Amino acid sequence: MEKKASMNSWMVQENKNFERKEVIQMEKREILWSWVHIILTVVVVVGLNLLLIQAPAMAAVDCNNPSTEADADLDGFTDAQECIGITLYNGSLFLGKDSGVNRADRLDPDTKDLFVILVYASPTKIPANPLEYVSAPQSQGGLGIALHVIVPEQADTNRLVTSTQKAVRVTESLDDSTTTPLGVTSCGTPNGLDLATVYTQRIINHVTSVNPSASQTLKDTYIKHTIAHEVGHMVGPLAPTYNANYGGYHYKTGTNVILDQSVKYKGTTFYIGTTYTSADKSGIKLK
Ligand SMILES: [Ca+2]
Ligand SMILES: [Ca+2]
Ligand SMILES: [Zn+2]
Repeated sequence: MEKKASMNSWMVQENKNFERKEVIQMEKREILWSWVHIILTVVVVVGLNLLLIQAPAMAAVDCNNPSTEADADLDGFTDAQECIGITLYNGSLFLGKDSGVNRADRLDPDTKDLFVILVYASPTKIPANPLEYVSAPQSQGGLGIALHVIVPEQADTNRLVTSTQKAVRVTESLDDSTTTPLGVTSCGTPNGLDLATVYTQRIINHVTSVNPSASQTLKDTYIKHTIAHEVGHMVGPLAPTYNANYGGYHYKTGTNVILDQSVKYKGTTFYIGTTYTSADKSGIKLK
């Protein structure tokens, strides 16, 4: 009995050792599989990135035979419209890729275009190059959309520039009978109910109240930030994620991007975001 007990004890011990070895082998297998998984993941991610990087070149529209239905860059203008050009509401022609003029002055079937109606107040407080932060290349923090500023008469009263695609409109207001808001719009795509207003005089008053010796450049930056903020709400909407804690389609104040809920200031220093996030760049929706 005693021996048997001892034998049993040995067998148990041996089984335990076996189990332990088995565990070690499982761990080895798991480590091996983890490595295989990591390597496969890297291969897939690199492959996808290469595909994405090459996608625009591969998808380039042939303007010798453009489709009157397809909209390769999803900006609301067909490939044919973007190759040939479109006639705006007042009869003026807006050129297409066929014209060969500078990209800024024409449509292009391979990259996004957006018409913007800027309604200036008199006297306007909007600085030069008001849409700079929106049209900047994505590598520089912009949305990389080719923006075409038109006058109200070049669209119909519903902002249509073709039978299906609308311009966005940003109206300047000098109203400073109250201090807020500094800008408003409804959120959506250009084809939604999106009439943005930017209260330039309120912005200037706000900046001056925080810092009486604020530079003109700072005021201009704040105005351009606000225009870019409201336009962002109309091309997605951006920010793409609704967050009630931050007043809707916004990032937390102090993130220092264009779509922060508000511009942060501390003492007399302003922190004005002039870039969009990568989530914004991939959330662009024009129709
Ligand atoms: Ca298009
Ligand atoms: Ca386009
Ligand atoms: Zn907002």
